[in-house]
Amino acid sequence: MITHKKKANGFEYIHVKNSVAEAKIALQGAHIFSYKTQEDLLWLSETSVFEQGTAIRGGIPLCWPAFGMNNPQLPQHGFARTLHFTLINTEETQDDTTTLTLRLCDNAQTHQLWDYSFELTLRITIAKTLTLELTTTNTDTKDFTITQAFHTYFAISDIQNIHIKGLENKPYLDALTQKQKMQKGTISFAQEFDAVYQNVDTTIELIDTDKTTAIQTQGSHSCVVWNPWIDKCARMSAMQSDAYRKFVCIESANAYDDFKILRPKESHTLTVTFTTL
Ligand code: TA6
Repeated sequence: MITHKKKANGFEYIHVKNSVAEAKIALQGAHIFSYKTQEDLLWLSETSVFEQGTAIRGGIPLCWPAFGMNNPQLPQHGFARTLHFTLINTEETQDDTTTLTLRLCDNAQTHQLWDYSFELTLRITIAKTLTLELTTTNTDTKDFTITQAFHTYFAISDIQNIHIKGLENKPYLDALTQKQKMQKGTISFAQEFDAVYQNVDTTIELIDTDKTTAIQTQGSHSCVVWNPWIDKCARMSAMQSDAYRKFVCIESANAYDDFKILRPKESHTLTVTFTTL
């Protein structure tokens, strides 16, 4: 079942429900802000706003055509997450798989920010697993460079109960000190953490007390792991003071050195699949 809904202020989203999963996707930013099978995969801030032009806090924000401040001419994490996407296709196969395709093309507003012609398409497959395929096509007559990420906020029992496997021995940029480091062992949390891993080439596992989530990607060799901890959480918009305890971001990306240059007519797809084990 696919239902088009609006919040009281007119904010549009799509509600999907099939025999195995339920999801909510805002047209703004093609932003998945809820996905659950037995339980919620994604964290959504209780104080997030749903307003035109303001990124939802939680779920899976799309960072595009830049990650972070990789392009200093653009807003942090680019502009896709605050622009309206068009639903261009829906598919319901059997009773356990629903696929939505949403698209953003260049317009006068995007040319003001980033003077290139493009097509950005997100295909979302909602089933026992959740798959996102973000395809950038260069419809311009000149090359352009992008960095991007699925800025996924995972719901967790508590930040001190979890650890992350799959990034051992990978090089990373410590975004807090701007120092290059090497990951020793699995990742656990006892303070603010903001790291951009490179040479990522394997399944990453988020291990919580009662569940493990596998994160598999294609078209990506970088991954960002972030938790704001107490002080940064207190400074951030749409975050309650203890919110840092209830989420971790593991962001499948093409970030920093993993940038992509697209020639005219070329495409690149960043794919991620989440499986709850
Ligand atoms: O991906 C980590 C990060 O770059 C953090 O440094 C923090 O700024 C976070 O993204 C959230 O950024 P936002 O612009 O969504 O508030």
